[in-house]
Amino acid sequence: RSQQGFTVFFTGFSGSGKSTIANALLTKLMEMGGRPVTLLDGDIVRKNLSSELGFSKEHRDLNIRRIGFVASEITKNGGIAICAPIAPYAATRRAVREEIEQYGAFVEVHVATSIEECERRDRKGLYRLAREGKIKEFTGISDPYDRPEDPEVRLDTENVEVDHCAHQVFLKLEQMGLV
Ligand code: GGZ
Repeated sequence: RSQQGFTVFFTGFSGSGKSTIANALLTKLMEMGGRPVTLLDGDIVRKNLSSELGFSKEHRDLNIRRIGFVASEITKNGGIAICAPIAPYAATRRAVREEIEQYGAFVEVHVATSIEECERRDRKGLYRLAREGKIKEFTGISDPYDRPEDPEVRLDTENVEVDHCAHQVFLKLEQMGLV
């Protein structure tokens, strides 16, 4: 069995289901044992590692580069990093990929829930606030999101259950010889 470290990098809109699927994958990988698994979830990183940052392009890029650095250290040491930020900019995702691929595999997972569906669900009420102009620079409403062109996995959460989405990522990891 392969003992190479790797990073699973989820990207998608707020409310797309990144955290839920990332947590399901985390559970699956932890049950396997063997390598340590670390989840770097968007809101947890924002609270603990990037608390001074806002949502300008510069701050988002800095946030993603920090996540990328931590993930690259974990990957270098043979661990598994699961990241789940929005990561709206393709160039920044690419830079993180290149940093991590020096040490192990980088598996980009696009959680492809449409902006219409995220806004319809509006689990945290943030889309309504964004529409009202009470949150500025909101991804998909008043701020850009570069759709990943060639991710390792693209997930359709509108037609597929969470556990099955996590399973699809797991199958890709098997296919790539990582688990
Ligand atoms: C996007 C925002 C914004 C703006 C606050 N735009 O659903 P959430 O609440 O928990 O996930 C979103 C989170 C996004 O932080 P990330 O670190 O993942 O973003 S990035 O990768 O772009 O750095 C949302 C909340 O923060 N939030 N304001 N303006 N999301």
